[in-house]
Amino acid sequence: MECKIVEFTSKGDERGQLVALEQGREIPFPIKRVYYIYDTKTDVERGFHAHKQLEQVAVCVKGSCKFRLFDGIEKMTVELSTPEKGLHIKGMVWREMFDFSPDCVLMVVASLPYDEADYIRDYDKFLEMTKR
Ligand code: T46
Repeated sequence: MECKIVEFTSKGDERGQLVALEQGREIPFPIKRVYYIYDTKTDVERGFHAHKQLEQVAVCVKGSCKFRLFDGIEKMTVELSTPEKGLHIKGMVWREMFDFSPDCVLMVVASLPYDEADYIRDYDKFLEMTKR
């Protein structure tokens, strides 16, 4: 699966912590969009789609949440619980996000502007498209 955890360097000093994300360094694609998900209600699950072209790095800048990932072959569950790690999601991967802590702020850096046509929201269609 073309998804992996990436570690960031925190520039900590006596004042606290700072993480910088730069295109070409921590973010391996041209940055076209940033969005964040917060105030997620208890027991809510989100996602339930794949993307045709989009590449993303997701970072839990506060709190925690989990991702279920499936590329048509391999399944993986990942917990994000620190601003010092991100999840790089690449390729056609079905994603579901769950177990959001009440304080969770999930920031996502994306390679393309928002485009509903890039989404595959139908699971059967996703299975069909990933069949090899
Ligand atoms: C993803 C996971 C991790 C916009 O108008 N612009 C945007 O950039 C985004 C991301 C969403 N929207 C609209 C579309 C929907 O009306 O915001 C609403 C909620 O989006 P959605 O239901 O797709 O949210 P999630 O949490 O299910 O999925 C999001 C991203 O859409 C998706 O690309 O990989 O987070």
